[in-house]
Amino acid sequence: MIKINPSEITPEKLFFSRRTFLAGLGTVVAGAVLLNGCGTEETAPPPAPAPPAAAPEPPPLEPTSYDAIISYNNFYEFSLSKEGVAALAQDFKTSPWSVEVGGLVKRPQTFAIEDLLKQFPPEEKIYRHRCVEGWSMVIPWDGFPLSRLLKAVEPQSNARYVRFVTLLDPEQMPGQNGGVLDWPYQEGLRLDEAMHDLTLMATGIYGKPILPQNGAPLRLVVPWKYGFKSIKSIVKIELTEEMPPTTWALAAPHEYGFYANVNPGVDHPRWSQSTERRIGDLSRQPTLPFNGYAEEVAYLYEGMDLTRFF
Ligand SMILES: Nc1nc2c(c(=O)[nH]1)N[C@H]1C(S)=C(S)[C@@H](COP(=O)(O)O)O[C@H]1N2
Ligand SMILES: [Mo]
Repeated sequence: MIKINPSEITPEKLFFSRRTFLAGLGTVVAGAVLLNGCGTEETAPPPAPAPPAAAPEPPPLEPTSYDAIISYNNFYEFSLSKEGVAALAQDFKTSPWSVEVGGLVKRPQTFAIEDLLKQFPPEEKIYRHRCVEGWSMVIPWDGFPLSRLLKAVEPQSNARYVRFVTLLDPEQMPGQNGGVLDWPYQEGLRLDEAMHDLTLMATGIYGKPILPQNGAPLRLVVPWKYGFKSIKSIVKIELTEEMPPTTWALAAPHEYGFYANVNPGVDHPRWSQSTERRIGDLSRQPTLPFNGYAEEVAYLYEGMDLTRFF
């Protein structure tokens, strides 16, 4: 993964021109290598047979525009319309905000959001985001690994799962006055998934504080799972022994499972999951197993029937 220091990415224009430059540089370097090979034609051995087709490489991570990331959102507490969330969420109060971390831990604590940010300074992580609906983005998050927070509260030996809960506040969140889901929105991970290096608590996007429509002030990001696992505006984190109920599995158990790992080979009952539309692109592209993170996370599911544990 390309590592870019958050301080290098403002303003956004510069970010893009720098990336375009780097991408161009890659081509030049590759071209130079190729040229070197051709330059030794006289002594070169006859051309080798074409190598067997390799597994498809994940496409490069070209971040989605900031504008698209903050104006095309799923956040049912505000609206079912992706284009309608941002306006309805613009006055959402994210300060004061505290997050209660408890359950099966030795040191339960309630953190003010400012203290969390001080204790766990955010770093940039550029991740693919794949919604179960078949669209995707690439998002330059700022955040800290959830594992750091969990280690601070010291999980007890019988803790096996982590449960996350969104704020319940129907006055601020109009969608919570009814709708298709049970409120508050809740999600869960197995403890080893929660402790994985890729699992992020996000506090920013493109080096700016995360906006309400994206889950301010603190949201989960699990890049190898469908987007609905990445719960927004978290107020409570609880370690449990039993698998916690999750909002979408409660609403439609045959369509949304607990694991929800991105899997192009297992279709949603009502549509294919084999391709996705990257927001900003015209054509669709293949969806990758574990959303392109198989090398990092497949070991977590060894021996499990991944078609069953959607
Ligand atoms: N609390 C809460 N979290 C949520 C949702 C939601 O409706 N409520 N939607 C989920 C879905 S389906 C997706 S795809 C992502 C969208 O995140 P984004 O709007 O930042 O792209 O948030 C997830 N987290
Ligand atoms: Mo989603």
